[in-house]
Amino acid sequence: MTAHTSKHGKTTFMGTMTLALSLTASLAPAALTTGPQVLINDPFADGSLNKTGAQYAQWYFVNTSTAGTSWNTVTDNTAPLSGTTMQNPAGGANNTIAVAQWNQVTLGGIGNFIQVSFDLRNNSTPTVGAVQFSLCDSQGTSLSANSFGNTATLDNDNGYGFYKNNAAGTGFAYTEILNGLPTHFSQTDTINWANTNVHHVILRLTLTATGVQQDAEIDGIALASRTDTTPLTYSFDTLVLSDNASSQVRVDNFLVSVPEPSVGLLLGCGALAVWGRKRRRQHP
Ligand SMILES: [Ca+2]
Ligand SMILES: [Ca+2]
Ligand SMILES: [Ca+2]
Repeated sequence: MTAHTSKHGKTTFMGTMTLALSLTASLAPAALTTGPQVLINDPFADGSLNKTGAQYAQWYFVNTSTAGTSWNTVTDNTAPLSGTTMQNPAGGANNTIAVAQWNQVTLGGIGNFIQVSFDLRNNSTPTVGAVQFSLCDSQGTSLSANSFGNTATLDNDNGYGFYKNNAAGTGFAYTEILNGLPTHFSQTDTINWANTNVHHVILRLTLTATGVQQDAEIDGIALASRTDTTPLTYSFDTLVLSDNASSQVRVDNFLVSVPEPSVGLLLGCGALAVWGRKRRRQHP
């Protein structure tokens, strides 16, 4: 495995995780979806796309066109959507990209992972376009305002993502983002979301002995994995989301986190031994 030296001022997840284990002396495989760092937890309960709490996201919008417009908010209580949701209202926002960012984290040890999950629902049956989202390294060019007619901040991003055609029936693709441009790696699934049902999606990126593994889940169904054996990045600070349809997609309940690896994964990097020593010290 490649050694990952953290950049100055950046979080190296491995160190954080070891610290968390030492402090809590508690480790359960069930902790996969909660963990030491929640980077974004945004159900839009503040009624806005602005950051009004520590884990809420500040959403910014980017479009290649100067005529681009922002996504907006709309109430949608189709559970688990609830209250305020973020909507692509179509029109000038059709090709607008929604962006949320956090302090950069780095996958520093085998088994470390970062994942994003959210709920999505089209307000009308989509017939064109695709949902795309990715976890990226901004390469130091973060956003501080909306950007219409200028996509420079995203044009150097590297990362990994998910692509699903709105109207093609089944199938999806994992994406590799290099300098802002996606390459698609087509996969099969049995889920058609050319409808107005709510769908829950998860994308997980895990550092393994062979590279960065992409895993996705739709509506509780785990999809096939894919591994990039020549990783584009180990660091992530940006969520990028787009849907170039006219179906007024609503999204809600964004969770971006770096949970604790499972016990099995920890065995490969020695952290379990550290944990065991702490346990014995505290419970002689
Ligand atoms: Ca908000
Ligand atoms: Ca909500
Ligand atoms: Ca960038």
